[in-house]
Amino acid sequence: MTKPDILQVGYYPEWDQGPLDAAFNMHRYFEAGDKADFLVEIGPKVRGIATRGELGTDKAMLDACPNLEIVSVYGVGYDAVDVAACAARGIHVTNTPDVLTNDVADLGVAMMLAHSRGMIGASEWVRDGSWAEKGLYPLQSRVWGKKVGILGLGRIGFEVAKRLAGFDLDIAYSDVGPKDYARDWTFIQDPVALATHADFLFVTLAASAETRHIVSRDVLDALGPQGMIINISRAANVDEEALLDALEAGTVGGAALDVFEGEPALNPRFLALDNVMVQPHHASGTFETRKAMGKLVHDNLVAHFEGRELLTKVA
Ligand code: 8YV
Repeated sequence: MTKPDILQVGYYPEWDQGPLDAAFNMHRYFEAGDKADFLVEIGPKVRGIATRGELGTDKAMLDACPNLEIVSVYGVGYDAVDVAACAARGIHVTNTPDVLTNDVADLGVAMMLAHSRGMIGASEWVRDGSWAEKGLYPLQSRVWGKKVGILGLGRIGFEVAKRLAGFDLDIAYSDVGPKDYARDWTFIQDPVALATHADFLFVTLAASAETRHIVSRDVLDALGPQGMIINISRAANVDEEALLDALEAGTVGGAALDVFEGEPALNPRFLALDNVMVQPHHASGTFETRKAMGKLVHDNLVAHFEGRELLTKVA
């Protein structure tokens, strides 16, 4: 049987690349010098696209592939794929839910703890000799016993809440409606009211046109100068200009961010701020989880081309 042709949008580790290369003719878009020429050349034979959550697909790619049948996304978020356009053309879309939930929640909670307790600065304090020279590290803010607001109590938000219950945090959440699996936690639907209530505001919403800038200037004002925002979802869920203004003015106390508009480039204003912890969009970045994600990308493609049911279908 001839191997189906797949357009590969971004890099995968070797343990994923090997099985993909064995099953398919992988065409590495990210290595192509002239992307437009590359699409003209291979687009007509492409039957599948393998991409990553943050890379998605663009219109030029979809238009260049008239025989496309499936887009397999390495990531739970598929906001960078035009799912409606794919569905209209009968193109399937798959993602990698569940396997990354716990790691993403772990990183979010770790960022909250590390940033609240100033651990990155404290490590530097030891390394640069300040401890010996200047003495005690400046006092930091307590975590346990405070109030957390979770914006989006889906799979990841739920795991964040479960972890934080162990820190005796008072937990409130916002979602389209109260969840029956969250009876111990307070439902506060309005994001401004949630932020008013919270010392820590977690953003764990799947991004869509409806959630764009849901963390608005008003939400940030409500969070206030003692408040911290933790974003482990997508940058588009937060009005980044408003966040930068608030962090610079001190009207929001701090931010721990794994995602940025235009990443991996980020607004240099972030780097001038010491009330921000920045991470390189690696909440799912453990060997174990990334291997499970890569396997799902591969297995969904194989299932499709063998005419079997897709494992984790979005559309
Ligand atoms: C990325 C993600 O796909 O799951 C998501 O939605 O954004 C991530 O897991 C990951 O960084 C791989 O590129």
